Amino acid sequence: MKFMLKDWPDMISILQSHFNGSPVSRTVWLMLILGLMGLPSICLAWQSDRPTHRSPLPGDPDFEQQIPQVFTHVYRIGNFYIMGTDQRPRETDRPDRTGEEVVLEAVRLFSSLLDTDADGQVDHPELLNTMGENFAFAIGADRTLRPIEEQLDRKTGHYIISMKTDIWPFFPDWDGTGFRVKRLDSSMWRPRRMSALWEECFHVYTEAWNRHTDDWSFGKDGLLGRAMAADIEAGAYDIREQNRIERGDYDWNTAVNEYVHQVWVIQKGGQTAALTEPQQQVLKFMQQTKGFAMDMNKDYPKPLAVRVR
Ligand SMILES: [Ca+2]
Repeated sequence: MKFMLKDWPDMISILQSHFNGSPVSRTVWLMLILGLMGLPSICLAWQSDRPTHRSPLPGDPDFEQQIPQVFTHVYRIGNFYIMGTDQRPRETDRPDRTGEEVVLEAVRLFSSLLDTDADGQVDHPELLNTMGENFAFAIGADRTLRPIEEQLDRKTGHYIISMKTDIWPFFPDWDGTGFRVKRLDSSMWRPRRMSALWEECFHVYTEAWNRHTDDWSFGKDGLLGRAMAADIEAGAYDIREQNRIERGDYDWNTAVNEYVHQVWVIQKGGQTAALTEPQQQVLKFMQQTKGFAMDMNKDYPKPLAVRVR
């Protein structure tokens, strides 16, 4: 015998007549039946894989309409969009890693940056709004993303920051620890086997702070820029090598942003003794920025994001 949802009232009257019309209310019967069917646990298991709760923060329907079909996995946190293709990551730990896995980890990393106390609420909706108005995040192969980045920027005014999964490392188990560093003396330095996804998510986040408050300047006059300049002046830090490799295109603001990220990674890895005096100032600046995330969590558990596609 197959019962549909609409048949439940009938089931209740059948059961009530079976028990000689006992005064138990329909609600109690319904609860009993649902409990017996184990529906609550089925529902929970169903939604545990993907963040599907509705976010109270509004999206950006105009931007959403412009997202190309090549992005098969799209999520949003408020008006900030995370878009990924089905392309498998190539520099990774296992051949069966999927594009969707990269997207879901990006969603968790961004969520942990935006909800530092993990209470399921965005800490600074205004910061998120700035992030969503100015940026979007794309995941996929370099050759696929390149034309789309420019096209979306032109059409929507959103600068696209990307995770290039065919050329950059994706190590989903990376948790920001387990490395040693003697000194931070080059823009080229990264911990070995670091996942590039962390860095790209972090860059979007600091770029949002950069537009959110004047203190977060990457220019030569800001605290962060002056710290990097002092290190370079003292011969303690080098950006020339990277500038040579990028044929002179390694601009100052990008360099400062990467320098800030390196300092952040070193504190995350518990290696702050390796930092120079100017780098310590950068660390202190981040720690003193009220609400700034000094941690990221690849296992962030709350449904902060909404699945769009
Ligand atoms: Ca929060």
